[in-house]
Amino acid sequence: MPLRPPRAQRPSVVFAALALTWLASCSSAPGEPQQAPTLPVPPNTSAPVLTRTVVLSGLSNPWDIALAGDGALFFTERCRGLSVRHTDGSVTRLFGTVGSSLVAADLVCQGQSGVHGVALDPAFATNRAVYVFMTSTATTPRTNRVVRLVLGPDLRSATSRTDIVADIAFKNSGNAHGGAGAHSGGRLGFGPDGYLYIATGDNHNGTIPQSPIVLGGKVLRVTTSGAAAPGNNAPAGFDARIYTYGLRNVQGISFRPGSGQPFVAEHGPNHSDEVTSLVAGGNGGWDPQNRPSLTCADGYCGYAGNASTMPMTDLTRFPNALRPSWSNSGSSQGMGPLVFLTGTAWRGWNGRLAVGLMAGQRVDVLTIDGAGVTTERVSVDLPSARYRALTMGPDGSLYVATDGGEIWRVTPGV
Ligand SMILES: [Ca+2]
Repeated sequence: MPLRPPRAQRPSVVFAALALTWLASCSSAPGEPQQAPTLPVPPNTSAPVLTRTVVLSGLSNPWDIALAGDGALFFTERCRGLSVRHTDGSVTRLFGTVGSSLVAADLVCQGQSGVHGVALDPAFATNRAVYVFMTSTATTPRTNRVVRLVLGPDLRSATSRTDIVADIAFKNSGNAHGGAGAHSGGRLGFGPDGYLYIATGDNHNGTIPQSPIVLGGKVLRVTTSGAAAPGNNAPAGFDARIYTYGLRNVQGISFRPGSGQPFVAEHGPNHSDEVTSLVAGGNGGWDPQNRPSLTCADGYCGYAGNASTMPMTDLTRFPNALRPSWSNSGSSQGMGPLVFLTGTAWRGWNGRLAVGLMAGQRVDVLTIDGAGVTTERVSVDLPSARYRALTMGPDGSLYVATDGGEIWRVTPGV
């Protein structure tokens, strides 16, 4: 049954509140650069009518989705691995635990970690290459890594595993802030530039986000062989695979239609989930290590203080840090996936950014202006759920994975 989002009042109310918040945030402290105010765009009144179909159910912690051009739907389950739902509806387990076409004996499922992101090669139609983010025991200490697989012509087998990035930071043991496996990041995405973007997490470690060499709290940008992509612009002394740093736990990445600009979503601690537009060599401004005024358990201050004393974007320490396009400044609601909605069927939402929230149990649609400022937020009329993955399909529908074990197809219409 079609689900009709509220059109008349709710967006306007949210918009007005946001506009006031945003305008208030524009006042600069003495000595700071002044930003020219930009008039917010009018509230969107042409939202699509959505039809939701359950495509798969009974899954075990589905984590990510990728679709081939013919509609074959690839999905990961955190403790099982990679599978594909063929266009005839049958499902093949391709990679992961016993029962998969290709077994990964080194696969770790612990805490938040296991098998996370999946991305299809830009030339998938001809080379059938797939990339998966996973935690592995292949080295000591254990690491997160990105593996490249090649599928058979019928997409029912996987072979030729190559670990293209094998040294992404993993939280190997628990500490005062949580168990092993926390904050691995894990989303993958190919940009329109043909390079693979890899989102990583801070592992509850105070020094990792600003570290020039440890690949956590970063977005990496690599070739399909895992080599540093040209143009990463990492500062001197940094690992050349680093595209941006100073990030917390990046679990969403998408590329703005037209410009190709990458946007990421990060969980905040107990405040400030952030959506940020990335720039090569940029610093997201997250630095949760001890400082003269603050000493924290296990050297991690990520949960100390508030948005002022331990900000997700520390403009005092890093005046040139990337400003977020949107922040849940009051509270973290577990922001994870995000994707730009594309296609005229999305009506007024075409080109806008859908963001999934886990604790918040909803999907929001953000309007981001040309300067990267969010001018409107509306909540989508979908059931309450912990939204784990959002992916656009070749049919123009939005595909959704929930922690409840389902994958949905959400189709826009009038
Ligand atoms: Ca930030």
